[in-house]
Amino acid sequence: RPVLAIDIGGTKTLSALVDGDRVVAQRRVETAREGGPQAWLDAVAASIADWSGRYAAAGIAVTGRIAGGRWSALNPAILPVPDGYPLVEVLTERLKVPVTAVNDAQAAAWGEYRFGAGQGTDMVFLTVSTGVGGGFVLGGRLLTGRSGLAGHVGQILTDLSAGEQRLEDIAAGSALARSAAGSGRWSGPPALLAAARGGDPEAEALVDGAVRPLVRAARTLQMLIDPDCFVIGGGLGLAEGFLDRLRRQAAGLPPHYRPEFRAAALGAEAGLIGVADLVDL
Ligand code: BMX
Repeated sequence: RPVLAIDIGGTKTLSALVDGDRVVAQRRVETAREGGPQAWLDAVAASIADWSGRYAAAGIAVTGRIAGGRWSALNPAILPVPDGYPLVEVLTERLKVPVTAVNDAQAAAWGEYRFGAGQGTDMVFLTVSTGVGGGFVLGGRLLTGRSGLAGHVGQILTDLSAGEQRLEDIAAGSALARSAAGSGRWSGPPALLAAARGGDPEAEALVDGAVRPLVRAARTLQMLIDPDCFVIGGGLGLAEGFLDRLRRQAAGLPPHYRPEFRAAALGAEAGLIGVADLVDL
């Protein structure tokens, strides 16, 4: 029987029945930001009510930190998760099957390592999404760390003239949405990216405001752990032209510092497939 996989992000929540590396059915609901965990889980449950009995175990990947089955936000601006929400306990009670929980980017890292663009490598997964998330698979092992923090690249502090900010304050989808709105010229990140592809100088400068700090972070990670590759996912990370910009920005680095960027082969399903596979471990 397939595994029920759920992926709660800052913008959308995906649910799927996953069989190995195959998503056999998928549903999507918006994550109602201010609703809180109960409302988020209610929306999921309603959208998959007809799947009951089709799975014997569940895995849930979430934006935020998981430790001992409890869920907390690191950056409530991405999603305001209350501190220490007993996610595994609540979901086990609701679904009546064993539940495994992990951070969304860690789950996607594992999916890409097992079945996607990072197979057989030491890899860093980076999602450029509502926030910036990350996951490390080194020596065939997914790192979660002492308290679930491992890989939280979006929380790295950048020291820029504007003041110290988290990487994801300047380099994520929500930052580009603010840039687009602030310019008054573009409706959102997709339009801004399209204009940058077309060579509009203002659009290029705004997009590079996200690309540059991401490449700097990747360069730092290359120095620290020297991975074989960086697998890039997320709505913005996988948007047309974004990866090319990362590569172009990195091209000036000396070869041994230069991160190798690859597109997530599993696309938006990396977290679902990864967390489903973690259930079986
Ligand atoms: C934030 C953090 C990470 C998450 C990343 C990407 C919260 C709520 N989330 O850095 O745990 O992996 O965003 O999340 O603190 P996404 O929702 O953008 O996919």
